[in-house]
Amino acid sequence: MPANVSFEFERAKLEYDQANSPEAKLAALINMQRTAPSHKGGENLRKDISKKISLLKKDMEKKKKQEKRKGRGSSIAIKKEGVGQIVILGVPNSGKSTLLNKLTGIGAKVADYPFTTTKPEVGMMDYFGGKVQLVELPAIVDGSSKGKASGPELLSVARNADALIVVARNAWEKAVVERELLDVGISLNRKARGKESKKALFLDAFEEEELEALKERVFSLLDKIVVYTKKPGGKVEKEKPLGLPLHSTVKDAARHLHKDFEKKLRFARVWGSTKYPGQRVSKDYKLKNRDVIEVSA
Ligand SMILES: Nc1nc2c(ncn2[C@@H]2O[C@H](COP(=O)(O)OP(=O)(O)OP(=O)(O)O)[C@@H](O)[C@H]2O)c(=O)[nH]1
Ligand SMILES: [Mg+2]
Repeated sequence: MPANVSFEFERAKLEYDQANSPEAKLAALINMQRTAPSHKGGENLRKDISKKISLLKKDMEKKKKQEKRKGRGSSIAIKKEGVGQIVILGVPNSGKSTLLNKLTGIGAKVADYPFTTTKPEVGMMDYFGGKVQLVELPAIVDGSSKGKASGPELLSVARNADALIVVARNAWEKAVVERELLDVGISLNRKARGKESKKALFLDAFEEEELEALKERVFSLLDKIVVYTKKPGGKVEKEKPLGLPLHSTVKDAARHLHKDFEKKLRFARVWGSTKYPGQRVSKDYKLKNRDVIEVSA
C-alpha cells in the first residue's frame, strides 16, 4: 500500500477488513475506490480495488441466482398459528380451494379457470378444538422450481411448512408437484440424500370422503396430539387443547401449561387412555390423543 494514503482511505480499508457480509464488503470497497490516492504511485492499488469490486459483484450475482433456483431467495413467510401449519399445493384447477373450503369452511374462491387463487389463502381447520393452519398456495406448474409463476417464493412457503398436502386428480398432476419439490430439495415421505424430507398426503379433492375421517388423516400429518386440561373441580377446556408432540408425557404437558408447573407437579389424573377414568398417573405417563389431564401441584 502506498504510504501517503488519506485518513478516509484507511478508514474504508479498516471497514473492508472487518466487513462480515458481501454487501458490507462491497460498500467499503467503493469507499476505498473513491478515496484511493489519485497519483501515479496509487495506480496498482486502484487496479486492485477495481478487480476486487468486479469479482465480488460477480460472486454476489451468482449467489443470488443460486438462491432463486433453490427457492430460498425472495420469500413470502406465513406466520404459523395453531397446532401446526400444513401447506396445500397442486397444479392449476386441481381442487386446492375446494379442499381448503371442505376442511376450514372459509369460502375461498373456486372457479373453472386456472390460477383462480393468486395469493396464499389461509384457513383454520378445527380438529376437536385444536386449530390446524392450512395454507393454499397459488398453483405450481411445470417449471415452478426454475422461476415460473412465482414458483421459488411459493416453494419456499412449502419448505417452511410442518407438512404438505398435494392435491391431484391423476398421476401426472401428482408427478409434476413431486418433481418441482424435488428440484428445490424437498422429498416427500422418504429420505433421499441431500434432500429434506417432508410428510405429505396425496388427496383428490373431488373424491367423496367422510369429513371426520379426512380431518383425521390431515391432522395425523403433524405427528401431534391434542390434550385437554382441567383444573381440579373445574370443567374440561374443550376449546383450547394443548397441541403436543406424539409420545408427550404428563411432565411435558405440565411444562406447556406453566413453567413452574413442571417442578411443582405432584401428580395428575387422566381421562381417556387410562384404564379408569380420572386415574392417577405418574409424571412419565405417556399421553394419547384427546386425553383429558388434570394436574395437581
Ligand atoms: N371433477 C370435479 N370438478 C370439480 C368438482 N368440484 C369443483 N370442481 C371444479 O374444479 C375446478 C377447480 O377447483 P378449485 O378448487 O378452484 O381448484 P384450485 O386448485 O384451487 O384452482 P386454482 O386456484 O385456480 O389453481 C373448478 O372448475 C370447479 O368447478 C367435483 O366435484 N368434481
Ligand atoms: Mg384455488
